[in-house]
Amino acid sequence: MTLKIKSLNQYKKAYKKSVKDPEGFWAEQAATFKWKKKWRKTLQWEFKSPDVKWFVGGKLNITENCLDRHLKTRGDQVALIWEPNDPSQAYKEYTYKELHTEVCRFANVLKANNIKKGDRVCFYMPMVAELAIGVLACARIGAIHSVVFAGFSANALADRIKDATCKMVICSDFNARGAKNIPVKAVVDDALKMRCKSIETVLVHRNTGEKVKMKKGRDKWLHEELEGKRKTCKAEVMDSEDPLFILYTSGSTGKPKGVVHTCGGYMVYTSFSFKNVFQYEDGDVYWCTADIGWITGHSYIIYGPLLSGATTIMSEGVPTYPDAGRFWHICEKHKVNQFYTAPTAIRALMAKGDHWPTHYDLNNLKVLGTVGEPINEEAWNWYYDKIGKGKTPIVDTWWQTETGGIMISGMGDIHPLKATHAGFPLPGIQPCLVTPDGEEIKGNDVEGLLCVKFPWPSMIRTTYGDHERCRQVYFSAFEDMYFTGDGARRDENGMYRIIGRVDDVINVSGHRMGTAEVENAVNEHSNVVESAVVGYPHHIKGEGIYAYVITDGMVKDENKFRKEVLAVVTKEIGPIAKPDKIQLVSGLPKTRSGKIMRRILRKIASGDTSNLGDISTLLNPEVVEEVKKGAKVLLSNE
Ligand code: 7RM
Repeated sequence: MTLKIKSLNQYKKAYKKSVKDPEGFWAEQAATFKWKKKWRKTLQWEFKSPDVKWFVGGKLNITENCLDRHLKTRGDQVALIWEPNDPSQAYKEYTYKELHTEVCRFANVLKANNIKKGDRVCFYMPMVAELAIGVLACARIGAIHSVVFAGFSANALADRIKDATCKMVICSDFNARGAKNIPVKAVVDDALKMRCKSIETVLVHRNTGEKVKMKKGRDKWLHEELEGKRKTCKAEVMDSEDPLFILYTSGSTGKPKGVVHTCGGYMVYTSFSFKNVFQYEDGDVYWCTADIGWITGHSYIIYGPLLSGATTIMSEGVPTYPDAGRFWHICEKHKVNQFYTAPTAIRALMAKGDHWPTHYDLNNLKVLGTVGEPINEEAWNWYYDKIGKGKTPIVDTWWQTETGGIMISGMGDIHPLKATHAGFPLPGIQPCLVTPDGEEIKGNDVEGLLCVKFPWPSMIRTTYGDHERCRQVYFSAFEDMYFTGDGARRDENGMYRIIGRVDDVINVSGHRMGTAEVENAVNEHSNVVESAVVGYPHHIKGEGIYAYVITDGMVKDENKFRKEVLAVVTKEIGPIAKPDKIQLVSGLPKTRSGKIMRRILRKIASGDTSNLGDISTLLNPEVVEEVKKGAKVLLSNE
């Protein structure tokens, strides 16, 4: 059994050991899994290139650890509960045995369609059970999955398919989400018109059953392909360091990059962190509300829970459909013990009134989790009081797509709780704060840039097809450290509080977005000459998107223009990237070398124009007054 920490003392001991002897610590954890061949070296690393390898020479298949390993001991236990968007529709359950069978059948479909070890398979699917099954089916045969959130546009999907040269796309016909019905297959068709030459097959899962166009020779129905497929499938032998999946994430520059995670380390760390952070016990029912299109869904709906033999829920719907009691209804219905969601959902539900949770029995909750963005004190308190009834610990879990698993967090009720503080690093994680010059800031009650100075098993290995970018973005800012892009405080007791991104990445409803990415999209409008996008405080989303736009002077109807910009952004990226505010300006404050002064723009967008610092050295200080005035008008009509 993987180490399960049950007290503060035990945590302290484990943490100490993990720093003194990281290899010994992780070798012990890894030994609790099923390996086809044992590793010969636990860790080999240097951060310069970077080159990090865990469990070197080890052979395994992660799905044998998620599924086969449990068949004897818990074959009839429910592994996965799928809860539909429409509460009047029946939910589905898969025992470990059933899930094993479904994964094998799906894997045999992949094989029959020419998918081999190392091939990339793209998923563009709503939250249906077939998504989880398909992802595991890839892992079964060593294909690399690349899940693209189904809210992204055809353009964004095409970019990701091309970057990873995927051989197959797996999608659904339509996606019922809330009161909407989204034509998923049609988006895939549009994407594939954009020179996605690597795609040989499109597998379509029949979801809503509405009619879709099927291209002969390319498009196939999943249910037809599954007919007569064998219920077993040999698990491919994978090296510890073979890629398991690619997941695209936004950075401060350029297009989203494909973060690559590998089999061995990711397996060990997601399971270890899941068990400890959520204090999962046999028989518990765990629910994470994330979408599998994001890392949280990968690590803490699929892999972490299944590796740990847990019962994991995946839900298709949204928090407010059919009403704001939906989450709590599901918690009551399935007697949820651990519940994991995002601050933006908490704020949205909080805004609907305190009575919603009171209609449901939430007494089974043992741990509440939050992830994705800093949680404000008001939302934390509401979560603690109204959902946890003042007695359920909250784990505020800080981590990233790149870290693969939770890095800084409480573990059930083991640590003291402090609103807005993620808390302490998990065993094996060595965070530190540094100055902009790369000087480590020691001691407590300090603030700085958050880095990690020692490798951990589930860390990013490379960015797909561009290793140099990985080095440059994460390992070049500070010597021998992984730079997170976040700023943080360490309080007088050593607890970490994440302040937020210090780069040009914004966090909108827990979705990571590069300001440059949004700017590029805005600039696609024919009347836009230049734009600058910043985040600004938003009461529900955490951060909203504020776009300053210089036009060519030909815009007659500003409101029509704004609508067109939103349409362009929706087409380029997806609706989640739509600016909340668009301000037309005649110029943008720039330095003499022509760099946009985002600091000033951020401040203005936040409604704070009190102290903009010295603007006299700007190339165009006169523009600041105009920008301030326009922002005041725009922000006053909230
Ligand atoms: C898991 C995930 C990563 C960024 C990260 C932070 C922010 C995530 C927290 C948080 C404060 C938290 N991956 N972030 N968790 N900020 N407290 N508990 O969200 O790659 O999509 O985003 O999200 O800025 O760098 S992610």
